[in-house]
Amino acid sequence: MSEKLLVPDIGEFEKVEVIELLVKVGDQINLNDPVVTIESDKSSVEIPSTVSGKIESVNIKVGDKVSKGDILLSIESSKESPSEKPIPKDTESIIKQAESVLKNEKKEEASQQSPAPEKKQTIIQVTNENDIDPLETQDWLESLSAVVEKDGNQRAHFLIKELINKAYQEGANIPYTQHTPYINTIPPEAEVKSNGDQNIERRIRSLIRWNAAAMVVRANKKFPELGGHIGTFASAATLYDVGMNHFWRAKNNKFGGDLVYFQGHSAPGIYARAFLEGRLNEKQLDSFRQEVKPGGLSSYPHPWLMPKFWQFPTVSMGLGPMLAIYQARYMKYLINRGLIKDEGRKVWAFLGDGEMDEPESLGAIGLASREKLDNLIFVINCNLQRLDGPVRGNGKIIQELEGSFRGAGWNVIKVIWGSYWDSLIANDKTGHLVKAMNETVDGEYQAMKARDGAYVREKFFGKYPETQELVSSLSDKDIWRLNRGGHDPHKVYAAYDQASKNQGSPTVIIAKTIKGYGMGKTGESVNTTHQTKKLDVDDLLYYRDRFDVPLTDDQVKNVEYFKPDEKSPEIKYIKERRMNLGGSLPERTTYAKPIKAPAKDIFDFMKVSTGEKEMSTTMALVRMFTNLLRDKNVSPRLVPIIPDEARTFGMEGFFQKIGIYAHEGQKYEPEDSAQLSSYREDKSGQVLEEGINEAGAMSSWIAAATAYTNHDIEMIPIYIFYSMFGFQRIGDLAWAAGDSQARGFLIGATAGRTTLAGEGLQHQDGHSHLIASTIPNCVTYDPTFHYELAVIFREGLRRMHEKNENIFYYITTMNENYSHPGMPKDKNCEEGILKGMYKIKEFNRYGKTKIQLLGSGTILREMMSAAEILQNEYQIDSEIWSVTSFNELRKDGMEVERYNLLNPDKEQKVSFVEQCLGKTEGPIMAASDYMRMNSDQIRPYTNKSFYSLGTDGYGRSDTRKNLRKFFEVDKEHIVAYGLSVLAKEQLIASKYAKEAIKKYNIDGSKPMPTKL
Ligand SMILES: Cc1ncc(C[n+]2csc(CCOP(=O)(O)OP(=O)(O)O)c2C)c(N)n1
Ligand SMILES: [Mg+2]
Repeated sequence: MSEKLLVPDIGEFEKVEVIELLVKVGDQINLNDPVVTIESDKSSVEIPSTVSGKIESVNIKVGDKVSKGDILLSIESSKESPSEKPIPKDTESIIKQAESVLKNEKKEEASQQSPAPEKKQTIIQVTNENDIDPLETQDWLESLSAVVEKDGNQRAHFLIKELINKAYQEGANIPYTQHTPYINTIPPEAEVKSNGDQNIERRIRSLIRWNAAAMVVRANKKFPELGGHIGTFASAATLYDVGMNHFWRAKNNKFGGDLVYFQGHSAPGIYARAFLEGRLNEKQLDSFRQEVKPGGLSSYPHPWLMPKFWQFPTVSMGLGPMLAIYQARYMKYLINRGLIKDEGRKVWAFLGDGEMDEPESLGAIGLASREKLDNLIFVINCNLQRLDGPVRGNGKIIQELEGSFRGAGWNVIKVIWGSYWDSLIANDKTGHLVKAMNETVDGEYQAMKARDGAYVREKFFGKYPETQELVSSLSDKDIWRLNRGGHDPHKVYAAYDQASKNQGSPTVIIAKTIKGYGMGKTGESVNTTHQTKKLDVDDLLYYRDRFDVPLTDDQVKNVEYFKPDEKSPEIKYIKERRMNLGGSLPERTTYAKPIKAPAKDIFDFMKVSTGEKEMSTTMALVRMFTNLLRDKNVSPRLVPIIPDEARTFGMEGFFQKIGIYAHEGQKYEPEDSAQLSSYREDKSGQVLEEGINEAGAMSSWIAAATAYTNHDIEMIPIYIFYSMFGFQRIGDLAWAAGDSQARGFLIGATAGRTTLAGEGLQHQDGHSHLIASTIPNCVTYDPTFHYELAVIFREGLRRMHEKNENIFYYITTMNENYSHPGMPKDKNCEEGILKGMYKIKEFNRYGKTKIQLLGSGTILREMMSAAEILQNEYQIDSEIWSVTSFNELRKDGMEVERYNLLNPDKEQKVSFVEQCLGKTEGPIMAASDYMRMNSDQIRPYTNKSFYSLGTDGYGRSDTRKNLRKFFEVDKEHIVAYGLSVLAKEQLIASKYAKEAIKKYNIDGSKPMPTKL
């Protein structure tokens, strides 16, 4: 049967050009195979076949303009084709609906038939269940009415509150409220017990505590300027130890490993454990914060400096929580796309209570619950202090965080009180203890731990006669021993156990601890704890005694490390525990296989001229992606990341083609379902459509760009954004990406200060290249023509993903349409594009006066037009250089200069800039669509006179022409300034420049654009 393939609904576009025919007569094709690529002035999309079969005839050719309903080709469809024909979406959804109604009816039927007798337990836990005992309900309601009538609303309110509290204490976490009482979420009787040897674990923990403090004290004895932290780890030691001994599984050849984000300034504790495990030696501990000599231990978690140890840079507070959330989501993405196995791996993130003040910390928690990230566990160490003082002196940080996370849909586990409190809480028949707990603010809780038992008795238990009575038989010492949940391994274990088993939502464990736990009078629970890095002898002796560290007084005075013998039970235990959990943590390894870069010819179509056809480099990029998606090695590994700008960049064609990742698939029929580029969400979708969320998009990009180490799979993330909302917006995340050794592409689209004409000050970017250049392993380019983009991009794929260089690319693309020339035949062109500059054109008609014109991005074209004017009207010759990267040229220049200074007696090297320009004639004038500082970067690396033009100042909206005139980078200004430069160099008379300034109506009295 012969079928005609028509142009489908392509939205508002008509007469769209066919740019590629992907099939020919006689080809056998399958359903959904792309057959032609069409391109509007905004985007290009492939049209898929709606049938399988053999192509009979092709009715169109490249260059034709087509509209909806036009015949593209006819296909001799396979016999089964009618049944293979996709069911129209509307019909399909009707069928689905009908099926789900049927299913529900069946379910109801089943539940009516067999009212399970022992269901009571489950019913209590489900809030919106049907009423199973209306008579009982009636009794309760009548009692309530009677109370309201007799004792009034207040009393009724009180009773309901008490009922809720009671229910919570009994372990029934209902009904939903923002806050629960200030007690542990898991009641003692529901705690799962650890099978570990508590005595030995305590001894190990004491040694880790000691060695962690010792390394900071020793470093600061040697060099007081080095700094470090003791108080943070002291408060978090139990939280880490329980995880290390019982929960966190390492990566090995059988398992992908849990991922743990360690709180940055608890690093000493993590090193101290690695010391006991035999992974670090004393010499290394003694080189804490002395990283210049190889082998030193980095101040904080920095994969760049310790690439075999640390996995995640976390010390810039607020980045850890966000990165962990997107890491967990990206793990699900890889699973749902079938790229890694679902092994029940978890992402754990350790955060400070002060750190939660960073907007980034809480900014993405909604995504975590929306996406049901039950592979994510936050542990917030609430030691009630940050650097300067209390986190919430007048309130309660634990309650506040509980409200935020509960509201966002997380599973919240509060670990407030240690086991010594259990019997007190159980005996609190009047409820006054919980009342006092609820009423006491964090400032008081902190102060109590800086004092002693007598103080606690007076200030806390003294609040009510009932609470006073409760502790009447306890000594002050007993009261002092009443511990906080985060220091009680039993409570912590129970919380971790529940968190690990939780399904359907992320978990946050909010643990209460004491900052500087065990540090004595100078360092425990006092406002200055955070910065305490020296302990005097008395404090050290106290610390030793508090944790029973087997050191003599002299050894303590010398601040010696303590490591038991290899055969001791402690060392055997610690190693055995880790062995059972698969190996050591943290550890950074990679077993990812490289991705073979696509054949060189994959981008050949971008090396020929586009002729009359005008397009932007953004569009050229999209064309290039479409081609990349046909490369079988590269295609599945591409991760396009777009924060709600796909349509701006002409990328909406990807929605249908590769789908938008959505963990629940698509539960609705999209409004535009009949169109070719309709909005398609899919569980195995490839595009990460991040919404209006650049920080989130960058976090996703980092997760994908480091998948080679965290998931042992090389991925190619391409994050495309408005260039102004890139580095400027998420600068610190980009720095963390560099530290993480990310590999991937960042695309700053609508780049430059004059290509995005109408959008104005906050949108027009004149400095993203400069910010990008501050990151040592970020390679940046500002190409003008499509072949430059193709060469750069392919080399990026090769260097990063085939050769595994730890670099990442920042490439700017523009939205200005123009025609693109073919790639120059010069054999050095490709090398020049990659190194940063090459000669693109030369005007040599007069042989008298010459100028070197360097342009990048969109301003290169102004340079080319100016060169023509200079030649035709002023008889000035020129050479035009396309500068693809001032940043790369500067890097080369710096290196060459350094080499020459270090080797004064050797043959001097020549910078690439000088190799290009050294033998040329005339002064140099450079310009870009960025600040002058961009092109000024290469000024030191040539001996010639050098002048820069650029777009310094705030952007504003106007036409491109007016903007370029305003910033003085249009062809007229380039001509006038060029003549002035030549006059200044005494190569021509100044009258020519003066005349040109007049001719082009250039107002010499206009202030510098930076002042406007
Ligand atoms: C973005 C950022 N701002 C400031 C700091 C400096 N800083 C390091 S630790 C710290 C206090 C941390 O308090 P908290 O989060 O409560 O952690 P704790 O040490 O109490 O566990 C501050 C302000 C930082 N590291 N990062
Ligand atoms: Mg804190």
